[in-house]
Amino acid sequence: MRIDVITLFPDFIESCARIGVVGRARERGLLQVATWNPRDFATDNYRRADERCYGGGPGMVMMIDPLRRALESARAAGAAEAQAEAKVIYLSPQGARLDQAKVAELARRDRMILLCGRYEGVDERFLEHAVDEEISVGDYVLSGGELAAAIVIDAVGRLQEGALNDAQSAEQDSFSNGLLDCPHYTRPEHHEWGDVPAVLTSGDHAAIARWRLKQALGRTWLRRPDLLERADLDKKARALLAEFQREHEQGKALDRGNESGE
Ligand code: 4G1
Repeated sequence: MRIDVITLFPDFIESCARIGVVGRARERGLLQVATWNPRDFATDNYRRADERCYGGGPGMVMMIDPLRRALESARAAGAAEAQAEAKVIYLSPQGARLDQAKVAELARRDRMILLCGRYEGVDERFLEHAVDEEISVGDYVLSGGELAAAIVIDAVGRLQEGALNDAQSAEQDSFSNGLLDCPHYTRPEHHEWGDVPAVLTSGDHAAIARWRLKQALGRTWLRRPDLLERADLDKKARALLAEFQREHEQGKALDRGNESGE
């Protein structure tokens, strides 16, 4: 996959795309990331890519023409390698929220062009004419779209065939089944702050898999019930969740007993 990023801060994107799983995917030739700075496509002496807002008020807006030329260059650079025309995605708080299903969809494309806003954002006419879709990473204020683009690159890059080793494989990701992760433990087995659950050192792989799924279900139920509503659980999963819920209720009853007893 090839990802072109239009950004006023190319160094940020490039340093994100150099590290970890994504960096390795690039070294293996599974992923290409290139950046395009609209300032390099400005025509005035100050290399202006932003201007004051019509209608007044504080803040600047990214101008159409430097963006348009940056986009044309990005398109042309990728055109040789790719089959299909790249979709242009604007990272924006007005977009649909990114989730793992969307990440999986994006990961199947062979290229995409990401646009990062700064200041008050991008001239609306550019969005109407040149942008195919808008994606948001969440409901909060950011000072630019670069962090959002880095999230897309990370989430999509690690799904490229061959990017993950067996231990990290995407099927191992709890989220690939729509659930939160189970708890994880490492050495030492016994510690002042607690012991590792005995099942994990039992060597009984079936029991371990069962425990992990039960924990993932239980934690999702406790912390993200909204996710559980969308996950379609099979009979075995529903039984494990019921078991977790029963034990959770018993645990609460015990706590109440302890409180009144002490
Ligand atoms: C109004 C958040 C404005 C922000 C309402 C998630 C946020 C890009 C994202 C803003 C941005 C809310 C994102 C806001 C983002 C122009 C430049 C837009 C930065 C900008 C909730 C500033 N996912 N924000 N405006 O943050 O780009 O992708």
